[in-house]
Amino acid sequence: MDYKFATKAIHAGQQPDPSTGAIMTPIYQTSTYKQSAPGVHLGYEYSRGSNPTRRALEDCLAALEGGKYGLAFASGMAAIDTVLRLLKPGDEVVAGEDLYGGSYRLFTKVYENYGIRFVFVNLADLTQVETAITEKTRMLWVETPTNPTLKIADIAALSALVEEHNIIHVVDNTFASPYLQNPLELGADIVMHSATKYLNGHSDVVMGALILNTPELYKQLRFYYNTCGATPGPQDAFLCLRGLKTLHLRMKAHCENGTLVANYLKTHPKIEKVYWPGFLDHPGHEIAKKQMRGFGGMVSIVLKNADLKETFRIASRFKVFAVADSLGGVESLVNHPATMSHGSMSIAEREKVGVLENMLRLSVGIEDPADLINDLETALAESAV
Ligand code: P1T
Repeated sequence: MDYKFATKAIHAGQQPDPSTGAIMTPIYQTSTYKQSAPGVHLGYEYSRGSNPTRRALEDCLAALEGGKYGLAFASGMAAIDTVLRLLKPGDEVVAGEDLYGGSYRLFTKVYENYGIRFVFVNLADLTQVETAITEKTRMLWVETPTNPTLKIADIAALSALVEEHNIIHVVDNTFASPYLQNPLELGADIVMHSATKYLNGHSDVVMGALILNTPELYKQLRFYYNTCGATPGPQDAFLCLRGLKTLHLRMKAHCENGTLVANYLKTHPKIEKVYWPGFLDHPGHEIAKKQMRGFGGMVSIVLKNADLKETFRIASRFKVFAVADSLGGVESLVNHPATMSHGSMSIAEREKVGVLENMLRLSVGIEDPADLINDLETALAESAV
């Protein structure tokens, strides 16, 4: 039966434990499984390759993204690394120029050493994407909304563009979560998540995920997943499965608080620019409205007339927002992309995409919005308090 999102978030991939009736999927804390004879077993052999708690999570994630197959990884980076293993020396990847600094680092500092070429383009400009495609292009790497400048790429238009070229279209859906956006339905081949963020939602797990529909691609990715072995343990899988049960409620609250915070900041005299796709004048607003069901809780700001010292001073004055890496948890976080999430990019590379030293990225949590606005007001006030 095709259940609605909230029902899938709570039930997909899970049934009461057949041996006890336990409602919650048990944490199958086991590395291996008894076989009645070599090769004769109940579907599980060794936990690197599969584990029942992880399987429940993978099935739930697949259901939420509208995909057939889900794979969980020990981190978002492990999930990206596994996707890149599909490539061979000489292959090329066209990637958005504005993306998580860790993804950029993996592409340029690891995979370029193996003879894979990455061409970074502005994904909002379809002509640039088309021009970058050569007969060697095997993959299109899309992040939308982007980290941290919240640019929007048109997933359906990009799918149509790469379809005729036999290119694997991957979308990092971390910022939107499946509650707001389902790239597979828009023609993408693989959806990638840092499950550390909204999917888990409670800042207590580092995990990644891939979701897809194609049996052949799944077979290949599952081979690397088991062979290379960056799979998560059952405790983390359990926590993520539990976090998913409130994804719809949390995302609704993140979107509401994000709207209030973005609008408050837009007219603040200390703010030069606010990046948030919900604004009518955001260049990707119409596409966001078409492909997303809300604008999310990520808001980036550029401070007016602030140097690095002033930017750090403001960041350190928050009391509810915590200065920290990561995003997507119930608690509000503030990040300085230039030195934190995007610290591995050179100044020229990050400034090209607008990651300036006076930029702060807010992961708006689900605390009372009045407290969040007060916190922003205090931190941005002229005099120290
Ligand atoms: O941290 P990890 O679970 O390995 O996920 C990596 C990752 C991939 N894609 C996006 C869009 C991300 O934002 C991240 C992780 N980002 C942060 C830790 C950060 O502070 O931006």
